[in-house]
Amino acid sequence: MFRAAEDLAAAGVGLIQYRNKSGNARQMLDHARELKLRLATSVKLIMNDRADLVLVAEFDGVHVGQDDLSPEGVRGIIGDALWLGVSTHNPEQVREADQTSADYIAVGPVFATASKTNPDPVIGLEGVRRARELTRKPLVAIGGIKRANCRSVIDAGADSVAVISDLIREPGKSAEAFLRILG
Ligand code: 3NM
Repeated sequence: MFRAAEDLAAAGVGLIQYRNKSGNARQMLDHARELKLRLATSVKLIMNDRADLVLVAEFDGVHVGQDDLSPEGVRGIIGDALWLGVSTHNPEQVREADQTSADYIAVGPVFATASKTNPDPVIGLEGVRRARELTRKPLVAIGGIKRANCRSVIDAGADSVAVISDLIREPGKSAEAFLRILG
């Protein structure tokens, strides 16, 4: 994981989220501190779910889903300076997130994904277009996004893409390709 993160940062990825759905808090903090030590300051580090760990690991922001602490609950913990991201899966959730102090809104899954347990229904490019109509906040698209389809997601109105599986095998090489395609 550390080597992959270093390769992603070296390739020019702007933001890396640490996401660990099975580890305990102690392990997550150990990983987060190691990531912080290894990665250049040029890459923003986002902690998934855990507003407590973002502070102690000195990450740049926290990302929450619909079943985590509310955006305003998180904001009360992290203050105004850190970034807050919120996951949404339908127009109603986008509308709601737009009313919060979230710094960016994630929408998905755009395409079918095998990286998430119990994913919400696929929203397709139409879901990205609809979300774009509902918010002026930065929109991050996620779910099944590959080098081969990422351009279409940006063309549908997303500001950026979040990717797991199409980066895993060769992180540096894949990230460079994504950035070239989206450049
Ligand atoms: N969240 P991949 S989809 C973590 O819809 C995550 O909110 C999603 O992985 C959402 O790029 C997803 O391998 C998995 O499809 C993204």
